[in-house]
Parts: sequence; structure tokens; C-alpha cells
Amino acid sequence: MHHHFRYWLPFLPEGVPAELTTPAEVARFELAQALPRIAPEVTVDIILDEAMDEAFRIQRADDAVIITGGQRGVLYGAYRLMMNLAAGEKLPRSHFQQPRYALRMVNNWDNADGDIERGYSGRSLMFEGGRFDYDPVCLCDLARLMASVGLNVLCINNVNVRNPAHRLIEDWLPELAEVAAIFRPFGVKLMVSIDYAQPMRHGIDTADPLDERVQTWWNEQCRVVYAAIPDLAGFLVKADSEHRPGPFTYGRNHAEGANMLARALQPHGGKLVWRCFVYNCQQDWRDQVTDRPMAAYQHYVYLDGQFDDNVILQVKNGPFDFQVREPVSPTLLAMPKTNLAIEWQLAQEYTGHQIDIYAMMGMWQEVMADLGSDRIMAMAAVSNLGRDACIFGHPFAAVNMFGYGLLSWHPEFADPEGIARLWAKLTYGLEQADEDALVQILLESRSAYEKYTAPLGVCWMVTPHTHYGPSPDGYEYQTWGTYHRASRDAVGIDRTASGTGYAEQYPSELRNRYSSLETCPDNLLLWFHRLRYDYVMRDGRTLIQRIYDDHFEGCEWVEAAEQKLAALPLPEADKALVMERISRQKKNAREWRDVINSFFYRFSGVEDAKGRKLYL
Ligand code: GCV
Repeated sequence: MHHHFRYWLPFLPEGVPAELTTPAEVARFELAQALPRIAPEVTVDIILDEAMDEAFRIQRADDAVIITGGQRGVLYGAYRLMMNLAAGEKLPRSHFQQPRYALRMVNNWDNADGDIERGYSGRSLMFEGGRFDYDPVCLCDLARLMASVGLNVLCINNVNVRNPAHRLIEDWLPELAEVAAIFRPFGVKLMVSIDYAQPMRHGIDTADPLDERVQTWWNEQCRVVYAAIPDLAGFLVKADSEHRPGPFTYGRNHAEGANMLARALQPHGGKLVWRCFVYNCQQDWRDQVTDRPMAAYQHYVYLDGQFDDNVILQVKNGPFDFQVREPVSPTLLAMPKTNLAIEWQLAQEYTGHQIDIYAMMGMWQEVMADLGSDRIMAMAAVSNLGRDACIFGHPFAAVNMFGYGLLSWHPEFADPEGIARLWAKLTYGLEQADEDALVQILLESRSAYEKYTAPLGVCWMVTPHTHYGPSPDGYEYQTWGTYHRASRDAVGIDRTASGTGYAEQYPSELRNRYSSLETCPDNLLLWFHRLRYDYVMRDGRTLIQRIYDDHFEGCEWVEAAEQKLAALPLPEADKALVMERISRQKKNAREWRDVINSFFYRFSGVEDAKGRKLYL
């Protein structure tokens, strides 16, 4: 199978020639090849209005269309128009769009040795063997995919910066500049993850942000970097997190740490994106007071207002770590004087490794509803791309990158069904009934996965390290702060005021919603509460029966989905891959069902009310 990276853009058979250097030129080239295929009667004029920057207006009089915008605006407008026409959507006479978020980032977790941390689509498209190693045509196609959904920043390496990736901003700058030149015509700027302790590789015996030698080193290094790549978007930093170096070593806080780097970037227009994934990863499981999800709030909220203007704090969508079900991170709701970015994970680390089908739009919608779109100014997502023939690993995982682009452009466009349908239409152009079947599978996939894995927001019952498949006690006696504390009577953690107090980190509406058993959503019950197995749920079932039922239902969904997929007329290569993956998903789901149900059966001793098989 080779997709040639077209995915949701099958009407663009030709790659964009390397000679084209501006987004407007790319827009014209793309329209010229797409229109004869999707709408031969339509003619398009492009009018540049630099002041409009990323915004665009599409005006239509019968078959004559005018796209007006800045350089990037006309490119986004052109892709938008092509997708509209290809999907047979009706165009309004005049249509204006501008992005809600200035930075719409993709974060690669690619290592210089070629593997990808939490990558499930093969090896890196960027690196191999400790150096840059890429196919420029592929990168160009990737840039096109990003631009087609409005994504404008690509951080090319893992936040865990391992030797020799630190060389990216040192002696690899000429190559980095070549990569930047591939992405530039698509309006995509590069970003680089840096090692906080990088000056220590150069004879400086500290990385203390208040030490003048450290500041001087970064100031000078930024000058060198920006001489090579004047439009580099900036740096991404994981500091004091999971054994990464950071300001805590020197008794400094994260505003001091981030601002030092931000000031080195500032003269060049660069941004400093600072991740807030900071918690104690060496907790004693006996410690019932420390509650890991509270950590980011404790480390950052008191610093609100102290970060420089070009600092952006990047906070994961939930306070743990990309679990199947998490409430919105309270840190995102508590820092009105700070630039914030939300971080999603398209890579399906805890959500099925791109073997299991898992469309994320429903999660985004729920989180954004609690967050509100104006708390943040940027979005980031960990990439799900790799070098496999299908760069998304699973053909359907493409919907997550596609949808993420639309979401980060403007949450107004993030309605789950709209995304699934548009993606399905563009990618496969199926008959209506088949499209409906596919869309339904996508929209139900998250809930199905949630049902057969850890129950009701309990999280973390995954196999340690790999994070695929069940292991109910895998993390229970470890140092990661990830406990369910199941006993023979009860499971879950009380995170209300009477417990760890985590719920107190929320503004009153969410605090009340989660703290009360009356209003806490079922799917977060065990996140916020410790409940007995005989606790009676709103629908009259006991907690233990709900756990059993969900696991049987989740598994049945996969079995039914396999049948439906078998009947779908997908292109041969996709079909083969989809069927291969769903059979693995079925195995996985059965394993989850039986392991989790047995786990709770053994503790509780309660039989399934419906008499289904549980394993002692
Ligand atoms: C890049 C989780 C993942 C790690 C990842 C980390 C992070 O802990 O398992 O692989 O490291 O999150 O987001 O920094």
C-alpha cells in the first residue's frame, strides 16, 4: 500500500514542486490540479491582501470564485474551498474565516535515532541512525496535509531530548534550515524541543536560569539559530518532568526558568512553549495525601502573571496524562494572566495504539465545553504520524489529525459528526449508507474503548511501559502516582474536599458538579469518588454490575464493528489494514473485558446479574 500522503486530499495527485516558495503560489498550483477533478466548471481568482494574514474570504458568483487573504490566508482558503467542492458542500455567497488560535501546533516525539516515543505508525519521517534522514517529497506532502487543515507549527523532535538531538540547534542548523524551507511555502513554521541543561554540554557547570553564563549562552545560541532560520517558531521545553533537568535543581521556579529562555528568543520573535507536565514520579504508593493530578496546579497557578509575553504554558487536556477519560485540567481554568496552550495526544498511547479505533472528536468537544474557547491562545497535539505505508498506522486514525486541524483553527468547526463526515467523504467518497455506517463507527469508537478498558474514570489499569492491554495492578504499587486502591468493598479515590481535595482546584461550577454524587457524570465517578461495589447508580444498577455490563458491551461493539467493516467497500489496501487491525482490537477488547471483570469479581465476589461468564 502506498498512499502518497494524499489521505483526505485524493484530488491532489501531484506533489507540490520544490520551486514554489510562497503559500499563494502553492494555492494556485493546488487549485489548478484539483479543480478539473472536483469542479471543472469553477474558476478561482486569488487576491492577496497581506493585512488579512491567516484570514480568508471566499466570495462566489455562480461558478466564479474569489479567494482573498494574506499569503497563508489564501492557501487556507484554497484548501477549504477544494474540500468543500470535493465533498459537495453548498458554498455560501460570501464566507469569511479566521483562526481562533494563533499557534496550531503538532508535536513530534521523534528521536534522532529514528524511533518515536509513543509512535504507532512506524519510524520517524525526520530522523534515522542519529541524524536527519528524510524524503523531501514526503515532508512536502506532510506540510500539505498540515496546511490543508490550517496547522501552522511543527515541533520536529521529542520533548525528551536525547543525545544527539540537542545538536539540532547547534551543528545541525544547516540541515534544520533545509527542512524549514520545505515547510515554509505551506505556512508551517518549525519548532525545536531543547534540552534545558544544554549549556552544561559546553563547559558551563550549571543550568541555573539566574546564572549569567547560562543566560549568555542561550542569548548567543538564539542569535546563531535565528541567523540560520529567521522564522523558527521557537522552543518547546519539558523541564523538571520525569527526570528531565530544570530550574528546580537550582531552587528556581518555572517562571524564572521559562523567562530566561523567553528573553533569549524574544529579540528574534520566537516563542517559548513550556510544558506543565510536572509531578512527582517517585511517589510512595502508601502515601494517600499526595495526589498526582493536583501537581500542575500547585506548581504553576501561583505564578500567574509572572511569565513573559512570549511564554506559552502548554498544559495537557487532563491533569493526569492522556487517559481515556479525564476531566479538564484545572490549571487551564486558573491562569487568566498567562498565555496557555492545551496539549492533546493524537498518538494513541493509552487509547489503543492506532490498532483499536478511537476517534477523539467527542473528547475534544467535552473538554472544550468545560474549558471555553477563550481561556487558551494556542493548541498543540502529539503527532500520530510515522513512516509506515499508512502514515497514521490505522487508516481511520487520520480522522484525528484532520479533526485536530479543524478544531485548532476554530472550535466552532469541531462538531464530531461534521468532522467524521467530511473526513469520510473526502477520503473514501462512499455511498450514503456506507458513509453513515463508517461515521457511526467512528463516533461510537471512543465510548466502546472506554467501556472495555478501565471503568468509570478509574484510569491506569494498563500494561506498564507499553500501555496497551490490561494490567489492573500494573501501576498500583509503583511510583507514578497512579492508583485505583481497589479493595474487596470499594474502588476509586475520593478527590473531593473530604478526600485529597483535588476537586477544590476547580471554579465552583465544576467543583460542585464533580463533588456531588448527584451530579458527577457516571464516566468520572471513580475519578472523583471512592465507591462501594454495591453503590446504586442513577439508573438503578449497582456499580459492580455497571462495570460488568460496560465490559461486555464494549467487547460486543467491537465484534459488531468487525462485521460492519467487513461489509464496507473501502479501497483494497485500507480494507486489508482495517480488517487486520480490528481483529487485533477484538482480541484486545476480550482480554480487557475478562481481565477487568475477573479482577473485580475476585475482589467483590459478586456474580454477574445476567449470568455471563466471569473467571475466578
Ligand atoms: C514524551 C507520558 C508518556 C511519555 C511522555 C510523557 C510526556 O508519561 O508515557 O512517553 O514523554 O508522557 O508527555 O512528557
